[in-house]
Amino acid sequence: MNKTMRIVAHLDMDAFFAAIEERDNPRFKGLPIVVGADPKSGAGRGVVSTANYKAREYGIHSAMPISTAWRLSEEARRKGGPAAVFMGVGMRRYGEVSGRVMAILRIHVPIVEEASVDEAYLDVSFTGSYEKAEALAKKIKQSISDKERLTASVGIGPNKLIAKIASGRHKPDGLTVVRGDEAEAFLAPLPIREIPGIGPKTEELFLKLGVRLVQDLKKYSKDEMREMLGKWGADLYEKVRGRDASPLVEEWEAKSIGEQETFEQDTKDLHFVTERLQALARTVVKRLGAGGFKTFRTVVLTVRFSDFETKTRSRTLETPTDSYETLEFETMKLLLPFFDKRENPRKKLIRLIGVRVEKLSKQ
Ligand code: TTP
Ligand code: MG
Repeated sequence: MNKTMRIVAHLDMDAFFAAIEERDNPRFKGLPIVVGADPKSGAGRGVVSTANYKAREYGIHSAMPISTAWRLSEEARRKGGPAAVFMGVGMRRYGEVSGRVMAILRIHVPIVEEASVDEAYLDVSFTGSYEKAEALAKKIKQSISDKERLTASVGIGPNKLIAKIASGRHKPDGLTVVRGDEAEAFLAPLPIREIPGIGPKTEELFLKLGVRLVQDLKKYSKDEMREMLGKWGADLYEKVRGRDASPLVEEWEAKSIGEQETFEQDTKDLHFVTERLQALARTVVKRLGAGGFKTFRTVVLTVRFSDFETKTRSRTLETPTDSYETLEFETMKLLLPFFDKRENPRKKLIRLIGVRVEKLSKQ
């Protein structure tokens, strides 16, 4: 037995926000549940945060407009199914549950990377074998179920990449083990979008080249990958072959801080949007300080039009700053073109704006 063999587990809670609501509201047990913005009988704005698996059977999913979720629920109801229960986001409660789940993980595993509110990577190399790692994962799942009455799905593999994809294979309440020598074959038949880091743009680029599955990517040499995608291309070359050396990052740090707002009504009122932009910028600067950061250097503005077309514009400053006035000034400069033909030739109404700062520093 190779004692230094690396084994990584990835755990992801199932339908996390919705599962907590279902647990805490027994009268909704077994019903489709949607957590997100207020649907206002179909006129609501904003999006779905998540839906439980019953609601997913109606086609409802994360990031979908809440109005669409409402329509799908109504359709299902007309066909004789139960209407979905719509609930607001109780973030504080979810944060508390997340903290308790992470604490359970730390009882069983010394090195834990909290990757998001409901997922973590676990270094389970210390178990010494895939069999023992699997037994440990069962124990952890059981413990989360006993203590929190929630289910999680776990993937086990030779690295973070494989563990992460494996955890999503048999959701909910899944446990999927992919050994080192199975990793490459495990990835080969999957759509390339399954690889974290391949977003809609990269997917589109490759689809045009007739590349749909991970195995199709193998025809490119490392140099060709690098030519197409830069440094990330070289990483992707390795990933396609099931290899990923990235370490667990125990101390996770915010890479950006952002706030956004969906307006009650789509608008082209510059005065109103400016006011909201200033409010968002103020909150961002407050959160910057609260997060222990001193400065930011990049300013990002997101604008979504009424037809959901979304544009992101950013500017990186010469010198880092902590100034609210600078943030306001720079985001205003990015915003103004959206009120004339530079960014908005068809004079579309604005539905949402977001302000974000990046390149944060604690110095
Ligand atoms: P996910 O783990 O992506 O989703 P999930 O836990 O709801 O469902 P799954 O069983 O597929 O893992 O995200 C965790 C939580 O993060 C989710 O419960 C709600 C929140 N979230 C959003 O608010 N918006 C989003 O677009 C996504 C993807 C998640
Ligand atoms: Mg989840």
